[in-house]
Parts: sequence; C-alpha cells; structure tokens
Amino acid sequence: MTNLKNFQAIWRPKIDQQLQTDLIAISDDAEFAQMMCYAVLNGGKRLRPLLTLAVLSSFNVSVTPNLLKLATAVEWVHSYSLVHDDLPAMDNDLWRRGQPSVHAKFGESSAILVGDALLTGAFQVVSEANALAANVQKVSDEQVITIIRQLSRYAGANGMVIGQIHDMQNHGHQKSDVTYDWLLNDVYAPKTAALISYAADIGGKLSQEMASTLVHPKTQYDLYQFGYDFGLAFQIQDDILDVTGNSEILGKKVGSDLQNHKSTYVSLMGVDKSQAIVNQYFKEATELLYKLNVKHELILEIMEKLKKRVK
Ligand code: GRG
Repeated sequence: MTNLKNFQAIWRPKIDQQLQTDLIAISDDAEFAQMMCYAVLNGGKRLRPLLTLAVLSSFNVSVTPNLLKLATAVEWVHSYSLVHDDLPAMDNDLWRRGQPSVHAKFGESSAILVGDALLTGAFQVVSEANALAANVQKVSDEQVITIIRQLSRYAGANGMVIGQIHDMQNHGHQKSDVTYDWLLNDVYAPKTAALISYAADIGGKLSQEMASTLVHPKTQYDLYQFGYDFGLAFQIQDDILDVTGNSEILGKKVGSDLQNHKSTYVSLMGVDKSQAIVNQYFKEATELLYKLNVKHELILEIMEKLKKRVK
C-alpha cells in the first residue's frame, strides 16, 4: 500500500466517525440531525481534514482525539458551503455527490437551516475539542482562539462569502468586464483556496504547539502559500471538470457554469490553456512543499492524487 492509501485507510473512517458523532450530538432533534448527516456524510473526499492531518504527520505529531476533532471542523464549514451553493438562489443544483442535493431532498428552508447549523456548529466543535482530551495534551486556549479566528476569517465576509458574492455577480454575465485576475483574486482565492490554505496552515500551527516543533515563520508561510496555490489549481481544475467531466463520476451535473452563463477560466481561455495554468499552480505548490524542512511525501501524494482527479 502506498503511504497515502495507508493513511486514508486509517484516517478517513476516523474522520467520518468523528463527524457523525458530533453531528448527532449537536442536535436534540433526531430528524434534523439526520439532515445534517446527509449533508456531510453522503460522499465527499474529506480533502481538508486529511490535509491538516497529513501536515501533522509530516511534523511527526501524533493525532490525539482533540486534534482529530479540531481537524474536522473545516469539513462542517465546507459542507455548509456546498449546501448553500446548491440552493435555487445560488447555483440551483439538484445533485451533489451523486445524490439529490440537500434542498432537493428536504426542501429549501431545511437546506438553508442545515447550512446555518453546520456553519455555527463548526465553531462549537472547535471550542469543545479539548473536552475530549482527558489524558492527552490540551491545545492551549490561545491556539483554540487562533483557529476560531482563522476559520471565521476564511469562511466569512472577506473569505468564502465574498467569493460567493463575486461568483453570483458572475452569473448571467451580469459582470461584463471579467478578467483572469478578478476571477483568481476575487472569486477563486476567497471561495476555494482560503479553506484549503486554512487546513494546511492550522496543521503547522498545531504542530508547533503540540510537538514543540519549531515551525519557522517562513515554513508556516510556505505551508499557507502551498495550500493557496493548491486551492487555486483545484478550483481551475473544477472549471475544467465542469466542461470535460462525466456527471455520473462527478456526482453532479456538468455544464453548470455554461448554463448559469458564468465566465470561468475555461470560457475565457479554453481547456488547454486552463490546464497549463493548473499545472503551473501545482508545480508552484510542489516547489513550496520541497522547501519545507519536513517529511512532505504524504502531502505530495495527496496533491498528486488530486492532480489526476476526475471528481
Ligand atoms: C458562502 C454559500 C457560500 C458558498 C461559498 C465554497 C463555495 C462558495 C461554494 C461551494 C461550491 C464550489 C463548487 C466550490 C468550489 C470549490 C470546490 C471545488 C468544492 C468542492 O470541493 P470538494 O471537491 O468536494 O472537496 P467534496 O464533495 O469532495 O467534499
């Protein structure tokens, strides 16, 4: 088994178990808890929590129950964004991960509220992670606050939300002067790269604290920048898959951008040039990884796998 296969075989089920436990525990209403579980647990790659855990492993930090729980909070935020992104007022997608999207299954008002509960729940998860740590090293309160601050920044008004606002302005070609720079800096970076760079970044911050590993500020910055470049590549790849992908494999409709009359890298410059830019961002992310003075093989494998993704 490759390093990554082994790592995923161990940690994917643990991430899912942690998510399920917390999703069920957070609501006294079993029916609503099931809706939340549907939104989060029905498929998905778990890229963001796996990335945080891979960074911890690169710094030789053992993943204690509190660290696992902290690493899963980003998946709550990510899942909320998917639920809201699929709503009729946004992308109006009826399929997600090969299943009816949350509003298609439970109705629009429930989907809005599931998203709301996932977003707020993420912060509850972060604030309660140490309660799991009876016999393990606690994460300092200061670090917990840093994580809350980072996650709220990347999810909030200067993060995913503004990315989505700009994305909506891009619907129906309402914005006539769409440029690559605008797409990259004002849509893709806040909408997609932010959460991926968050996942890499907190892996480094937690390693610094838990293993007293000296994570040099430059290394910490490189980790963040690695996640950012990776995230941009990931999003442009998403544009390409929306044109070249297979809806059964993707588990969602293809051609959504075209149908929503959205400008994307692909509509502006075509598939081949967009692919060349994806390759360039992956290359830059790889170079940053090589600069990190850690065992980067696992993170590299994650990226290599995602480079070839078809969903
Ligand atoms: C603030 C409502 C709101 C939305 C924010 C992030 C976002 C905007 C919308 C999500 C939809 C979308 C297509 C985002 C682009 C990033 C992306 C490729 C998401 C899919 O992430 P994966 O591939 O999904 O990690 P899985 O299903 O594997 O978890």
